[in-house]
Amino acid sequence: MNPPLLMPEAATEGHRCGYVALAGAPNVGKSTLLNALVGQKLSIVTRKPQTTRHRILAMLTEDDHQIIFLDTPGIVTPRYGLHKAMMHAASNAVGDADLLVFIADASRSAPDAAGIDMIRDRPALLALNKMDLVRQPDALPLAEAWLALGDFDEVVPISARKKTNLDILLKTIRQRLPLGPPLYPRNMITDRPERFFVAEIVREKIFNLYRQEIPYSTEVRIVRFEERKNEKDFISAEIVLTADTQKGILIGKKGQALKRLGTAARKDIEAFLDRPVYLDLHVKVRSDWRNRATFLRSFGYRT
Ligand SMILES: Nc1nc2c(ncn2[C@@H]2O[C@H](COP(=O)(O)OP(=O)(O)OP(=O)(O)O)[C@@H](O)[C@H]2O)c(=O)[nH]1
Ligand SMILES: [Mg+2]
Repeated sequence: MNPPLLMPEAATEGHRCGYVALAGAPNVGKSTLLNALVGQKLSIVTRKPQTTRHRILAMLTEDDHQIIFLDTPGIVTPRYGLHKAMMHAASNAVGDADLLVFIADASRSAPDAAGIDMIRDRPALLALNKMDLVRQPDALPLAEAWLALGDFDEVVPISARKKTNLDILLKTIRQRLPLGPPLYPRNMITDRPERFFVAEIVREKIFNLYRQEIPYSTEVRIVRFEERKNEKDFISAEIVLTADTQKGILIGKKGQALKRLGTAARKDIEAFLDRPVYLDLHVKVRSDWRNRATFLRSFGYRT
């Protein structure tokens, strides 16, 4: 006999499920928190602001609940079509969420209120992150300043990096999820395909290895991803820049810089996919890709 298509009601009774958006200013630790909460590095993390450009879904499934986290780009004033697409991704995620976790940097002296308007009239928690950098009493005035700005249900001091108080944050989130059956299969951890994460890993290495405008002028596209029998997977990625001068910097003397980028990216891609790969990198210049709808759409942005 075929198994029933729907789970019997009894199995879903008391089960909670909902979308939880992680939002806030750039560089406050949204992606670090997402990775720590789901126990796997899905979203790229760098020391530089504006790292995340897309909305990324990650599911945390337990017996009695499923939390669907949405990582979002940090809120910026748009200067390019790219920024507009990033803010579109952030506001869409916030709009779709059952609960918002607004993340703030506890080591800042005053609130960076960018994006606070997003939480108006929405159920929201404040996660005061990077508590490992400050003494608890020193963070109190900042917490109060945040509470004066936004109508948060709770303030939870955490350190995403040290994984401190994440159990309390999870419990606080769980209590606020709507009742309902799981929306995604129990073993699913993200809605993005492998090639998305592979491109993101290359972008992360570019953020780490190059300075000034290079990371912000770069997009990475996977042009070929071939699983081969008895041979390493073949991955060909195109790195798109906005100027010829950047091409020289990215490639470096005798190709040294590009080689270093390729090695660093390949190592992390292999760790992520858990298999060896051959990574082939190409560099292209498309002067105005950040403002061209056709390019942005080809990179997966909604314009
Ligand atoms: N000390 C400390 N550093 C942290 C913590 N959480 C994140 N960071 C660091 O803060 C920097 C930014 O972290 P991300 O997770 O990329 O921040 P984000 O909010 O996703 O940034 P965007 O995607 O650019 O908006 C990185 O260098 C992290 O290692 C924390 O709890 N403590
Ligand atoms: Mg991020």
